[in-house]
Amino acid sequence: MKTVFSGVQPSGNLTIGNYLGAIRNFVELQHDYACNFVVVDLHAITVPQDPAALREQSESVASLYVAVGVDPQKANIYMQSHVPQHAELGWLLTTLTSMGELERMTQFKDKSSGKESVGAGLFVYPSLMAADILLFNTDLVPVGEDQKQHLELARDIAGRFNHRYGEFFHIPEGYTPKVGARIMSLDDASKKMSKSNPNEGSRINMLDAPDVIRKKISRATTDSGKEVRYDPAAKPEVSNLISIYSEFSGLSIAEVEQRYEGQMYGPFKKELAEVVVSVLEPIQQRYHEIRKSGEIHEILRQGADRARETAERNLKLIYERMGFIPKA
Ligand code: AQP
Repeated sequence: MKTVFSGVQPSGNLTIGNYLGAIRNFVELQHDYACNFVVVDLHAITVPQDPAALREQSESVASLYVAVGVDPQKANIYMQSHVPQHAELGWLLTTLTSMGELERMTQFKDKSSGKESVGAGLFVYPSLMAADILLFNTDLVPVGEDQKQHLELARDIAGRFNHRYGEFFHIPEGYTPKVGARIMSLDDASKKMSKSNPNEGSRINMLDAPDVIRKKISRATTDSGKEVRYDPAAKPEVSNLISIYSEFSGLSIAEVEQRYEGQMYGPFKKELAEVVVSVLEPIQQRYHEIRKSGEIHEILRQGADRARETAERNLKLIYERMGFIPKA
């Protein structure tokens, strides 16, 4: 069976960008692949995190995986920090990564721009992400478009390792949905929707109450025109809302345009809010049940135990290839 790896950072409340670009796809993939769906807490600390908030967000992300329909019996759901081989391989692969490669990462440029002090972890984080993927000899990585450059680096590092130490790693492929791979901010369609954006109105969180979703969508930026028409260059904000509508309703972009032909933004936005609420409400209900039951801790323990077994086996082989003396 081929292997899938994907992770989400517990760096805030998950947005519908995280949902459409990544975790919604986990559910389909779990039937055909050996899946590891991880809460990548070691990545979250590449920017400062409040300890209590990190704990809460970590449990929240793991519970959301289950609430959207990931089956813990089929897929390994676990915390990255519970499988220390991630960090170990991260170090090994950092030594195979060049400064130039890391300097070219646009996410590093975005997240560090304008900051007086930037942690070294933020700079080397793509090597840790490569380790996450390669630790399981992953074949397929479901990611949104923003992560494609990091995945490309993981592929390069895998190729470099194979060239230097002999064929070992599979070269992982990305699995990016055609639409929904890049959901933009509600206040500025030139930026992706992001859970760490300080403007709460820029995003819809998966756990936002229905009235909050309605309010955020009604306030979403639109151009001064009237037509509900998909044209990302001329009408980026409206086009982003049409994409969200299409993704949540299952209608094609053309069908959404047709439905609102001759209508103004008001009715379109109102119905968009209802479409989003109708998908998120049952997920939220399941989420609250999972949190109340406390079952997530056992799910995380079992997921980490299974993942650690494979990780230990693979890491031992990697150390050997690199010339380390095996433990007696
Ligand atoms: N706006 C988006 N549209 C589509 N996919 C998205 N993803 C993130 N934002 C969008 C996908 O969600 C997965 C998890 O991402 P992550 O938590 O590892 O970090 P990120 O890509 O940096 O996401 P955020 O929400 O912007 O987090 P912060 O603000 O903490 O940096 C990935 O597969 C990503 O592609």
